Amino acid sequence: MAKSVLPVLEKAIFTAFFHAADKNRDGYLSLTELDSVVAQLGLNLSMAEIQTTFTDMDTNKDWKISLEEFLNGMQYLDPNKRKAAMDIATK
Ligand SMILES: [Ca+2]
Ligand SMILES: [Ca+2]
Repeated sequence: MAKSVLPVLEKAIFTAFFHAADKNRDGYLSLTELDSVVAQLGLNLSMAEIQTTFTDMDTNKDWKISLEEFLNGMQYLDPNKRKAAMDIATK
């Protein structure tokens, strides 16, 4: 299992965000749920980019994003975008 190298604070915030985004409470993010997270984080991605992000994050290819996959995906996000996302997430 790959270890996330996100700073502890960011990890805590994105973990809270993950749970808030998991509308149906199944412990995973669907493509639709990821879409609304991205919109809330103000990342401004097109549907094609969201689909790419989703498939990139979904490392075990089960068509859902686990918390671990989400946090791993976040650490590859552009630092400026992550900072902007953090600002929104902590508002
Ligand atoms: Ca879900
Ligand atoms: Ca997955």
